[in-house]
Amino acid sequence: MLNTLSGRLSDILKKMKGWGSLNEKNIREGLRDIKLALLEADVNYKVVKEFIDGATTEALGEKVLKSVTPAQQFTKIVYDYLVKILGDTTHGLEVGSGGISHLMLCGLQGSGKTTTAVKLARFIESKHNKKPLLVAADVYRPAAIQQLQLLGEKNGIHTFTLDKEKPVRICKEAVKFARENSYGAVLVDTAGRLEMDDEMMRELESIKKAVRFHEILLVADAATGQAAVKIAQGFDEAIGITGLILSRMDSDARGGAALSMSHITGKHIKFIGTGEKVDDFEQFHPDRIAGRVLDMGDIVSLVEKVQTDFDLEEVKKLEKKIKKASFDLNDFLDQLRQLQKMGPLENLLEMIPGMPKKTPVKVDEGELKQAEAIINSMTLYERAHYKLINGSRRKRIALGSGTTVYDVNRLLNNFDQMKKLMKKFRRGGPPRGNALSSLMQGM
Ligand SMILES: Nc1nc2c(ncn2[C@@H]2O[C@H](COP(=O)(O)OP(=O)(O)OP(=O)(O)O)[C@@H](O)[C@H]2O)c(=O)[nH]1
Ligand SMILES: [Mg+2]
Repeated sequence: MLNTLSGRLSDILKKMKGWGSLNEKNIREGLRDIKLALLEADVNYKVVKEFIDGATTEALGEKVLKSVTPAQQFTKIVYDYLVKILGDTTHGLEVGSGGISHLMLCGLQGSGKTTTAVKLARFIESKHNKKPLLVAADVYRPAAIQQLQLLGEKNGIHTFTLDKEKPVRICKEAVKFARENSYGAVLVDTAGRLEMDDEMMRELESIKKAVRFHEILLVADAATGQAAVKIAQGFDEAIGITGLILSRMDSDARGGAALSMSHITGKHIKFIGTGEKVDDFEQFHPDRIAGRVLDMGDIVSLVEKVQTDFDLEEVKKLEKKIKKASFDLNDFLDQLRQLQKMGPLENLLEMIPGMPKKTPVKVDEGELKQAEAIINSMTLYERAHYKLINGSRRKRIALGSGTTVYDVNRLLNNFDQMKKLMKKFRRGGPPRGNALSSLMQGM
């Protein structure tokens, strides 16, 4: 996410740290580089100007120049301004108090409304504990209804449809259906157009009048940069939106939309889409995003992700095993399975401070699968006593898993290193989130 910008900004800050002392001249130089990086990422010039003007005044103040750690002070200023333009604080979803929550998603064609509707439905189900109902109100594009139905079905979410009816009627009936069938949230997926046109706005307006919505969320494609900001303004003027969802934040192109959006429109970014899969969806936390962009890492998000996706009981058991030094290849296999459940490793690694952004570490999911196959080919006894796996056993395991002895050796070596790492943790007391980080360092 925002890899190019992130790479540029963290390089600039690193360079400044290397200068040792900061003076007016090199602070101005650093800020000029930051300004260029922001403009190149397609951040709106007004936002850039405000950012740079504010940061310059503050950075040239006594606090930085006289500080014992000027580079850190400077980084903190840049971080604070970044958080500010991203919208300051996290703004949660408005779901009303009790009763059924009504939400509508709108946006241009292909911006990601349908995918986002399903992502958001899953979010509401797990975080707000409300049973979601998807509503297919795109009656224009052939196969639009089936697309929503199919995606919903895959995720165990029902889609409300009505044949040969107008969107307003569909929405009214869906709300009734939700009430009669104890749903907790109604999410309307609307039709998109190539451009903002009056007809689309009129239709959205009439849906808006027919249902009392808690949220009218605009889904905008982050990869379109400044265009996305204009679209958000247009929609807000025409129908009044309550918040923004930026899709395609995984694409690096012109990610500056995220940095201008909230500041220019005055609406908060509530979620971001980071991929095509339903799990590629996050609540938007300005402080965490700023931390990630400046490569200060996003430990909070990482720990949170690990907590939701890892079985907490399993983690506790694992910690006990680490303490007792009884962690064996069976446990390792369990950990691999959990990791696979958590989705693309690159997304996780990106949250770790210091991970190179320019040459992203590619963690081969195939390698995880291979490790699983190798361990599966071991006997239970071997898994518990890995040091006893000699040459002939290694050959048998390689054959059984369709790999080579070299692959088996590598896995056992990695595991051995991991055990050593765990020993260190035991002595020094494990850091938080240890299960994941130790595993990754061991891989
Ligand atoms: N990489 C990436 N792709 C996304 C994301 N969100 C949606 N997509 C993809 O974008 C394409 C269009 O998404 P849809 O959800 O169908 O968009 P839509 O706004 O409903 O499109 P229309 O109904 O035709 O207006 C699909 O191929 C999605 O898989 C995202 O966050 N990242
Ligand atoms: Mg759609």
